[in-house]
Amino acid sequence: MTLTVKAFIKEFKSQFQSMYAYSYKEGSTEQLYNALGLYIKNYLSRNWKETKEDYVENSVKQVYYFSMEFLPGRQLESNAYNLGLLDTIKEGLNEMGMSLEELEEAEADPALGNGGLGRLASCFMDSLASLGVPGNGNGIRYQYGLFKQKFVDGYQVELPENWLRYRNVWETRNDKSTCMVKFGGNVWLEKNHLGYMEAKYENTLNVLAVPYDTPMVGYRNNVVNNLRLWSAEIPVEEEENYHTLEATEPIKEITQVLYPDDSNYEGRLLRLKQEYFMVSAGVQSILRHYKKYNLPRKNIPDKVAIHINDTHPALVIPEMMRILLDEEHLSWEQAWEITFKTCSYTNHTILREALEKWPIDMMKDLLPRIYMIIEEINQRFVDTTAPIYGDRITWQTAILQNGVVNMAHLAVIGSHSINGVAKLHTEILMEDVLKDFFELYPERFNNKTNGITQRRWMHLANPGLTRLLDEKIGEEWKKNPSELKVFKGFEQDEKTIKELAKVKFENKQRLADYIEELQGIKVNPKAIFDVQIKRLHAYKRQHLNMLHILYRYLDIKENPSKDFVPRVFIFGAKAAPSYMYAKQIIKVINSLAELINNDPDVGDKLKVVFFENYGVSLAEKIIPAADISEQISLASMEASGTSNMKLMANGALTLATLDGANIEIKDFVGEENMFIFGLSSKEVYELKAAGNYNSKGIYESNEKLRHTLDALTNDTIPGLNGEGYAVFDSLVNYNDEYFVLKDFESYIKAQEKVDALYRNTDEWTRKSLLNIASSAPFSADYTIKRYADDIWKVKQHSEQKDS
Ligand code: 26V
Repeated sequence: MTLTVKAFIKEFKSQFQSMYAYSYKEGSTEQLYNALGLYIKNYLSRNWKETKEDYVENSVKQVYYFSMEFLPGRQLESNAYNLGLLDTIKEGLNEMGMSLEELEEAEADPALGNGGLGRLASCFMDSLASLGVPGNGNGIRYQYGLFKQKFVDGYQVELPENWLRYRNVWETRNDKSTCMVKFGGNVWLEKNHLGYMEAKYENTLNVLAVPYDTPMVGYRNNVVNNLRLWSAEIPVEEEENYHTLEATEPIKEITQVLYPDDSNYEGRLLRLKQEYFMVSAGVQSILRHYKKYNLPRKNIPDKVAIHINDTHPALVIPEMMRILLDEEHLSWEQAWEITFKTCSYTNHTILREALEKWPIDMMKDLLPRIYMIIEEINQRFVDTTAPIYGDRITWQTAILQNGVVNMAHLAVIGSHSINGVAKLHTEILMEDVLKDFFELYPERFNNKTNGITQRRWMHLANPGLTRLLDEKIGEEWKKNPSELKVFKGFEQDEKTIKELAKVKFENKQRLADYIEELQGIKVNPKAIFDVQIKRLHAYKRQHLNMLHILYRYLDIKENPSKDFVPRVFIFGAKAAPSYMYAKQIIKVINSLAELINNDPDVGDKLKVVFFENYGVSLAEKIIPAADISEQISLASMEASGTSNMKLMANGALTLATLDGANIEIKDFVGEENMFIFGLSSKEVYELKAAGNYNSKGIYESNEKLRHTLDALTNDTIPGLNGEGYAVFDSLVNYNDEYFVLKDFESYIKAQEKVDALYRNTDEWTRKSLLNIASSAPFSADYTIKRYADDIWKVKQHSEQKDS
């Protein structure tokens, strides 16, 4: 069924009219966007329905990806593209005197996540659908997404992100599939008249979980999967008990806001409520859906795989046990076998402060029955482990320790598979963070290096590059990313090199225009665009980047006649609202930018741009224009990184420590086509173990570094109120937790190599070409294929039908 431009125009007009009862010519941009979005949603609804029906009719195994965070980005263009409608729609809109780009800007970018973890979940949703793997997302429909970031005098301020203000055309409220979630109260076990033990509750807080479903559209394959986000409401039959607005608060607040902290575990009761709310509704709805298959309960693991994205949804394990024990009346052994075979877990961080631990008292009060089950899981674990492995390991791996519930331990004990997100990260899990568990269950551990969807991050974000690739190597790479390697054959082709340089230049020009429009800063598109985009955290070391900029600025001031290669440093980063040090780093970078961008001695040689409110939509604008990808975390700290993959695929050269997936980037593209610096993770471990790191000593002995650091505190940078001192202090007087000073010298050297190479445009572009051509292994399609084959044991739908 192909849609003609004429038919589209006719249908669009009538869609608009039916919604607003006047002509589209009178419509506001938001209204036109809404009409177009709903038009596309109607268009795909048949595939959505048929995909669902197909899964049930063929009793296929389905995956449920449980995640507290999703960062889907805008969906208008990507849905139209995956459906094969994009060109028709663009043309039709033009004929009606509109442009898709303009309407698109009216779409809210749902910021239902903090960073890498949430964006990965959304790349995975795209790949699941595009591969035709029966896969569903399960999460929370936060009323307010991650805060909107503004800079006031260079300081971050946070504003609410009311993304649902103008309605969300993609979602469908599904009142037929609500669930009840119970909190608190008293619970006891009682034999019922059939002789089964039954859990009895009194005085619970009952919360209605209402699902909102969003279509996840596969790439030209007629598959539409489901992302189910839950919203908390007062149960209809209890409405009369809630007399005042205030009384409804404890329920409504459950799905009101996303926690904006991705680095510190906060022992907040509300967060635990959110986790259980999502988990309980999700598991109930899965088990209810399973009944449609008319199969025995022991077959659940043959038809259902539940994935636990970080520990946040780990309560899936006791919740599934609860339902199988209390409602299905299975024995503990039967229930455990089913649960364990169904669940799998991914770890996304080794940061100790991010590993979730809940006070036992809090868990007991809020989730009494769940706590009873966790206690029993723990007891049985201890009873089987201690006699074989001894008390020490048993104690170190127990779920209940020192008054807390260790969620990572619960996730590991209750899952048949545990994976890290890059080779090095998985090794660190096995050798350090989860070492004792690796001894107990070596067969459960495996690596699944992250990936990204090329559809959003290349095809749509970088049409110039996509066109060039299509022209040179044909369109096969779009369905089969490994074909990208064919592009390597053009490495020595002068014409292609020039064309590729032109594509990059045009992208940079576009970003330069945007920067000028947004911030009034004029940047030279011929300069090196040096990009660091990620959450602001000390371990990611934006302050190392900042020190290099400061060093360069001082160099320009002191050596005005030196020949500098012009550079534009671009940042995008949010700091958790309570993370003072991260906010101080933002302020220092902003004040430094203000100084540099307005210094007539500097001119084009150096510019610094810090974008406000970094998110998926901004990333789509920045990434295609990047020359340098800054991946400078302290080795061992960054689990994987995914902006590194997006930037590589768009032809940026990576400047990196050997951390996370940077190591795999090096394996694929070769060391000579990137810039590596700094300590290796082995050296970091050794340095930590030696315990003799002395940052002050480095400060005192390295003249260049001292000169740079002193500029943080001697009024070189106007507008600071102690933030320069704070950074100086942490690096010099508090022994520099993330070894910034240790890596400084080698970072500067790597930066000098960047300048030298950039002087040779062809050589630079050749390396850029090799990066693009080597980026295929980071396709999320491959990552998902490996999850599907190794962990979930779920086949692509078409294969399940055949077998
Ligand atoms: C922790 C917490 C703690 C409590 C409050 C809310 C909250 C939200 C998120 C997190 C964990 C963040 C973990 C995370 O985002 N890890 C990142 O995962 C990426 C995808 O695997 C990976 O590329 C990054 O290296 C890793 O930092």
